[in-house]
This record gives sequence, structure tokens and C-alpha cells, in this order.
Amino acid sequence: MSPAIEVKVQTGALPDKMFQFIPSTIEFKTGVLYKLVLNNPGPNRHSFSSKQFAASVKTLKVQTTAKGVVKEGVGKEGVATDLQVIELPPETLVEWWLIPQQSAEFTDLHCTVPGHEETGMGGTIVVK
Ligand SMILES: [Cu+2]
Repeated sequence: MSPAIEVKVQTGALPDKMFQFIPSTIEFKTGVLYKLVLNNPGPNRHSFSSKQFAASVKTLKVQTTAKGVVKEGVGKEGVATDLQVIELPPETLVEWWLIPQQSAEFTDLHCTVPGHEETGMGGTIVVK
């Protein structure tokens, strides 16, 4: 299999974009292996949640650098307990290896931390 294509999404670290996904529209193609890098470099807790997207992709691996330690798998220390909601504590990086299976537009991307979605922390995932 060819190397994974890296797609980076950051949870806002710029003062005026603390509660946004950067970028807020994420594009994929079906059948391609991706490494989706979710980076929370800031001081606030966030999450990355698109139940529709999580349910539609094939997940190969999830890895996180929470607390400076690389962990593999899901369900360790509340970081990636459920791919429907990927927890992103401050200064955490999560890498999600996935292959999109169906072309669709998922508009349910949001951060589940109370108040964040209302402040603009939502987005769209487009699979072509
Ligand atoms: Cu948030």
C-alpha cells in the first residue's frame, strides 16, 4: 500500500480562533489511505466528533502523543475512547489512519466541549 497522505487539522491556537477547527472544511477521497493528524497545541480541552464520518471510514490505527508519550490503540486514558468523539486534551496530538469508504458530505463535525460548537467550533468533512 502506498504511504499515507497526511491531513492536518488544528484546534484553534490563534487568539482570535481559539474555538475553531483549522481548516474547518476537510477533504478526502475514497479508497485512499490517510493519516489524519489532529493537533491541539493550545491550553483548552477540545474534541473532534463526526459520528457520520467515523462510522463511514475504515480505521487502521489511532495513535496519540498525550502527555508526551506515544500510545497506540484506542481507549487509553480517555484520549481516544470512542472514535465518534476523539478527545483532545491540551497539547495533544492524535493520529488517525483511515481509508474513506464512501463519498459524502458530513456536516456533523463539531467539538463536544460545552459551549464550543456554539462559538463556531464546527466543520464539514467532504469525501469525494
Ligand atoms: Cu473545543
